[in-house]
Amino acid sequence: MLRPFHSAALAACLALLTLAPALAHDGFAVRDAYARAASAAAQSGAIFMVIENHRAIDDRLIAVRSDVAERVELHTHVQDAQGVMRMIEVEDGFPIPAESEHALSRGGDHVMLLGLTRPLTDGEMVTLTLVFEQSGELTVEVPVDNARTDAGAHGDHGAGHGSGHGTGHGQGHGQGHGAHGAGN
Ligand SMILES: [Cu+2]
Repeated sequence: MLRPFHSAALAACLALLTLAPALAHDGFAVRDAYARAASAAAQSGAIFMVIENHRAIDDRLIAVRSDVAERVELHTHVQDAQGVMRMIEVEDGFPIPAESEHALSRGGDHVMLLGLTRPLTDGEMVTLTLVFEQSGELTVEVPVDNARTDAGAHGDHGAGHGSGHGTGHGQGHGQGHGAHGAGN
């Protein structure tokens, strides 16, 4: 999961989501993505987004890579026997059934950044490569927004969703693997 990797950054960001077909790859699209840390001095951070699977097959997010942290893990929250919410790594990743979506959100599933290599400063972009079990890789740029809450994401929902559907379908069914990197 932690192999060295040089990602090809897509020139896309959340602000451009509504007109960024490059975000769709192999039938996957990402919307409402943002990264945050608990404080400027934090050694770890988290990333949230909604991942859309426009393919006709079930898939699974099995890993995420980024140079912004020494380790990137897929986490979720579970309640322990004492009723305390704890984060645990999800080794098998997050299933994303055909023609559906999976939300990574506060208090639930998330991408965990452990050992930040630089502070998460508002407005900066973090490059992530999402690795899907069936569909290959998708590189996205995620804005840092430490003040954002999931509730605040609703404003973008309509536009982002509409765009994601259109581009996701067009690319997903026509192209197989190997298309990633073409968006440089
Ligand atoms: Cu976590």
